[in-house]
Amino acid sequence: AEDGYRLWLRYDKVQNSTLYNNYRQSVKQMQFNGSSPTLLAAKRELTNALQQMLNLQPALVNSVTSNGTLIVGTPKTSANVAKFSNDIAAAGDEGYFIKSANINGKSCLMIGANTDKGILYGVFNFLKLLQTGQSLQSVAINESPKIKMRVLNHWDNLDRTVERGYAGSSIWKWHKLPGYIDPRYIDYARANASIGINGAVVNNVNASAISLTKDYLIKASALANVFRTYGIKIYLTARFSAPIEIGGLKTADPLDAGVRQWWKDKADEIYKYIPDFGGFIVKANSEGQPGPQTYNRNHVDGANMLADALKPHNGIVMWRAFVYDDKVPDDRAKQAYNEFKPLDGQFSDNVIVQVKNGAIDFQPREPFHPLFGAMRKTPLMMEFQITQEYLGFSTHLVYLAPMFKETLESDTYAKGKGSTVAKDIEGQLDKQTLSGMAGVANIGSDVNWTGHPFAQANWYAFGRLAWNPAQSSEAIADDWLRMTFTQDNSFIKPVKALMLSSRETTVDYMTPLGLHHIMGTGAHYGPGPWVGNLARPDWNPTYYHKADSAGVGFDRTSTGSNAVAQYFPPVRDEFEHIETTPEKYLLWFHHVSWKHTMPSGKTLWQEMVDHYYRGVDSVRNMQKTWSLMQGKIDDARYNEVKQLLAIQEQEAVWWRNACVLYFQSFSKMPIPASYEKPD
Ligand code: GCW
Repeated sequence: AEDGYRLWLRYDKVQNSTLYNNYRQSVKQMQFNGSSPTLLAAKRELTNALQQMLNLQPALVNSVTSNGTLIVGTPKTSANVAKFSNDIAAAGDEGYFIKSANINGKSCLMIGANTDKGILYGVFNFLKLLQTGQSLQSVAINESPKIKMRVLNHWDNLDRTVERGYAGSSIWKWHKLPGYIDPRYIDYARANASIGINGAVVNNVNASAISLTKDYLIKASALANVFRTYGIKIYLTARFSAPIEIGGLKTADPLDAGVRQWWKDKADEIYKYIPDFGGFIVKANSEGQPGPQTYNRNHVDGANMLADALKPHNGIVMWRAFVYDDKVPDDRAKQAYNEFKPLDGQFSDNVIVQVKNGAIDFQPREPFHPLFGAMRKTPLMMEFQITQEYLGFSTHLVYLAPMFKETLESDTYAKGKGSTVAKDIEGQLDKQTLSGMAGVANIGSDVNWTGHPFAQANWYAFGRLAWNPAQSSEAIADDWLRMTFTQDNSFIKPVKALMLSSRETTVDYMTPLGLHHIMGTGAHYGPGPWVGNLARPDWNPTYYHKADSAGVGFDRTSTGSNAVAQYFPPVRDEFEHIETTPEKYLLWFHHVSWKHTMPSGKTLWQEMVDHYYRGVDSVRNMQKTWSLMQGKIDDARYNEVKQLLAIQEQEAVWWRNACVLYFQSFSKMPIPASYEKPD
């Protein structure tokens, strides 16, 4: 199990002897000046890794005297780097370049950046070249992030429980802070820096106001001190009612002068402890959380009040758009758009609105949220969920990059063809100055951090996509597998294929054809399409699938809730009609007859049954593939994944049987006799 702790930063000895020798020739000496904590951390990472991978301790030199000198620096720390002015300019605040170059007639390698943080990122990516077996001959890499705020959201409570966390308790040991710095904090920061994550909200969006009290700010500042070295800013959830709960005020009305002053003072206090504090995230008027609407104010009133308090310190407010209310008698999928769209243009310039990828809630598949592309005067931040709340917790192997990419590549048509969600959150659609991507973390204190060894890939992929949404799921999986397991292609190839199809497999056995929110209520684990015993209709699975004797699915077209009208016309028109709706979203937008003929020629019923059966078959194929991997990696992780896949197989069968038999009670149509019997 210990094998999982090192994540993708294993730095195992390079096995290929040609590469091993070439690499050693390329880094015989090192010119690496500078003494900031960040540069020292980068240097430490580099020297440790070279020692482990190449059994090498390059001599530190001040001038380039031989071939094979690795030069690392910023224009401030290295005259050699300063000469590469174009590369430096292209690097911006966080980017870097890695190049082979001729310096003083010697062939050298350069890692250059404008900033210390750029160097840190450059070093991690230089090491990635070695970890993934790339050639260092004529390397020429220029990288800079497409998105500015690349943030993990920890739904961690102060008592160390983690909401929707499946990898053990919270890694933040609040009771031992600020005195005890768990080495895990440093490894956490290293892992994040290695993939470009530059922010962390350390407490749950369902927040306790206690996290804003002096004692906890001092604890948080100890974490911030660890993070800072690795280029990570700390953020906190601001509970909207904190002025009442910890401030002793009678109200939290955002237009009340006393309340406004309280937040200003609180912000000033926070920055005394944490000078580079990132800012607040807020979940307001959602699922019972307090917010401005409690006082008949709106999201702008609330967000701008906090923005004013943070503004003198350059802090940011991330205001969540995940709102819905069972008192609003409309389709839940419409509520965020209805509440936020009219407010477009009114938010302060240090507010960014954080929108989940889809309009319901992190389902195995959702069409993109209609707010993307629609808020043209407001920067929007993507919220993905890395923890697998609706995708089998840390028990099922589901590689999420294809799911993230599906949203990022969706075309909103906000400014005509090519107005993708990725462009919107990169701030490219309307030249926004703020941009961001948040991922709800899947990290806990399990030895391997994420519970399932393959769930590490989702943390990794989130960081890579936040840096650059254009990277392919395949390339990311390839890098991750090589760094995490082995360079052996007889492992990489089949396991990569298994990863890439795993999300579709999960959709097949959980929610095919646009079905959604049919999981067990409350825990959100396992199937539960039947009527739940719930107070709120908008939590009830039957609200979402609407199965009856005629058919199944949620009519969100103009004859139904008309949620389709929230999309731009080409998208709206596509979703309005059964014929043009992509099959994968069919039942999201339409109530469809069980007997409807699908493009395949099968009835909807038959198609649905096939998806559920295919999902189970695919898990069995994953098991077969995995069993061939024995001996190619360490036994511990091999056996762990094998056992987890066996659970996944049982649970895929559970999902299939429950859903097929439940829906059959409406369709009254047969399951082909040749199929394995559901029981
Ligand atoms: O996905 C749902 C979860 C809640 C969560 C909420 C949110 C933090 O079931 O546990 O609360 O979303 O995103 O606010």
